[in-house]
Amino acid sequence: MHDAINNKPVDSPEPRGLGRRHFINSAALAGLALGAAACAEKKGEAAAPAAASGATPAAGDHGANATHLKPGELDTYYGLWSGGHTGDMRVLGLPSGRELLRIPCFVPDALVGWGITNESKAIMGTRPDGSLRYTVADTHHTHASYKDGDYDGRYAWINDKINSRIARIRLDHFVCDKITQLPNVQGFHGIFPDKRDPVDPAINYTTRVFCGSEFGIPLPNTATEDHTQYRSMFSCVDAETMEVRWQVLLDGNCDLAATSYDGKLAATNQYNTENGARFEDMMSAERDACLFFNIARIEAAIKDGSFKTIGKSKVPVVDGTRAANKDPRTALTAYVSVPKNPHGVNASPDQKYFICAGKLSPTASVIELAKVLDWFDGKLEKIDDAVAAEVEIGLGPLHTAFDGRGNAYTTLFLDSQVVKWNVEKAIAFHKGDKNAKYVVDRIDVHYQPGHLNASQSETVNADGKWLAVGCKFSKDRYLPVGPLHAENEQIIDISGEKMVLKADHPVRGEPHDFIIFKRELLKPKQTYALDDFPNAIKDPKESGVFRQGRKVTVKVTSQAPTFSLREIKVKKGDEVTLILTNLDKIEDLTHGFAIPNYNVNFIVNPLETKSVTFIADEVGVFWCYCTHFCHALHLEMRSRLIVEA
Ligand code: RUQ
Ligand code: CUA
Ligand code: CA
Repeated sequence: MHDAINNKPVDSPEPRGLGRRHFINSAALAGLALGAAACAEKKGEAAAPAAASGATPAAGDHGANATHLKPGELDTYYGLWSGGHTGDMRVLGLPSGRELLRIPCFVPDALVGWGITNESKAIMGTRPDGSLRYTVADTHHTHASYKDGDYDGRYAWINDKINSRIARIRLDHFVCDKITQLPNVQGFHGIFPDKRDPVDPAINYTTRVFCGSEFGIPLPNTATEDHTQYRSMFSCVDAETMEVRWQVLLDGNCDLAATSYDGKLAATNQYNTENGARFEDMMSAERDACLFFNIARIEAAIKDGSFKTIGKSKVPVVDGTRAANKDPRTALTAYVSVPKNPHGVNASPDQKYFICAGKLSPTASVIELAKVLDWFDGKLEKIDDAVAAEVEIGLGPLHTAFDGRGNAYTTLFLDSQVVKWNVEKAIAFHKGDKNAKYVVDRIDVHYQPGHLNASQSETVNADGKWLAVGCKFSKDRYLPVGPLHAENEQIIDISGEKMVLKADHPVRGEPHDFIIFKRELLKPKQTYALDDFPNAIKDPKESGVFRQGRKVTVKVTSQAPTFSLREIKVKKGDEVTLILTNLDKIEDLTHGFAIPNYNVNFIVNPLETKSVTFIADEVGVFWCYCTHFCHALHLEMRSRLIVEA
């Protein structure tokens, strides 16, 4: 026996409260419910052979290392994935790789009405005429807030490279609640939250998010053609207010970012220390840098007033250039030399190292954080002595993940491989022990991997169970669907000595970075509370059409299968603000609200309130209807907008 709506066995436990399934069963017409159940069973049958013929699931693949979950089984990890140029965040269950949600951030979304409702537009940003300022984005990196070196389930952040915006996601509701545009930077790429305060030991959680910018621009921005005058900056955003706290002017550029577990250091890799404007120039030098920031000193300098501001921005900018930071005892920044055009920089879970991947060099550089701090204290003569190892690992190394057992896993873009290597053995080899075999294993991936990450990788609780790899090309791995190929994400079991490829997942381009963490770390709420919204309509009796001159406020509530107003009468030319509160409090009982010809469609989840504003410029009858299947009488759930001449 299967549930009509959820297609899961009806004897599976309900998480809490009265589920939508019970609601449907008690309220729906029996005949309709049976019809839907038949559909669901058919789908189940169709899915079964596909799963059985899937990539490489071994026979009886239902143990601890299974990626194929049985119907009704829950994943053990959450994954937060960057959506790429769809401008959203993807939420996956791991190890199955099933996509659970897309959280719209920077780009409108027709399911939830992101970019349609007044509340989402206020977060996204509008022009004076009320239209959205931006409708394109390019997300790359996503990271979540920390406490005591592990995720605390409060927030996640994601970048938009095109318009240099950072979005915050509340992990209780899985919604974007704030977006900030960074001033005076372009190509905002790397992002990483700090893990504790560098000075105050009581602040053992994230309060800052660091943002690197790839593209130098004239400061302030003018039509200057001489690129030698272009500059990049490293920005710090306040995790709570989402305001930009400060920026650091620097030499070269910023790409990805990493932060230390003690809160004292942040770093960014620099592939364009040449400050070149053409790609030949950007790869002309044999070595570039990994640039370190001394957070406590930067904030002390700002307190002392040693900063300037640029253009209209009021954000304090400190000087992090090489020339201004020669004396280690006062330096705000330190430029560690690494080979040609490095890419990812990642913090090892033992808290000791940042690993900078070589990209154009077949090497990984292991930078020892204690030594970087020694240099800032005047105890290390040359900053480059902080490099504990610079070892060959393969062609095109990009990003590194960790298993918590001393091993690093780095994607090799050109080799189409992941290489597993032991960090301490690499250090021994670098020191001269030529018998130290630091490469442990290699595995082919399909094809050209970019990001990878392991379960709990960049936390003190790295558990070395699963590794996901984002492959930029899928080539022959899936049925052809025209010129645009799916990308290929692969799941690798890293619990043993050898890596084992377990599954392929097609994914719409282009997802980039992600994190994977234990499901116990999140406590999402499955309904809203009426008080979450200042404009909530708490009682259907408050519904109505309220006129103030040409401005009309329509207050409506939804309770399956009806809206509180059957007719909504307005006059042509009115500015109509429609507020809808969903008074259904049952989990999963979402309603939609669409108005034909008015470009309105959005959903309201249990006890959620949303509003839209539009000019009633077309006379006639418009059937507002529920777009989200909620009830046996879902199709009947309508009301009429009547716009009179
Ligand atoms: S970068 S493939 Cu946009 Cu994350 Cu390395
Ligand atoms: Cu309400 Cu469908
Ligand atoms: Ca370079």
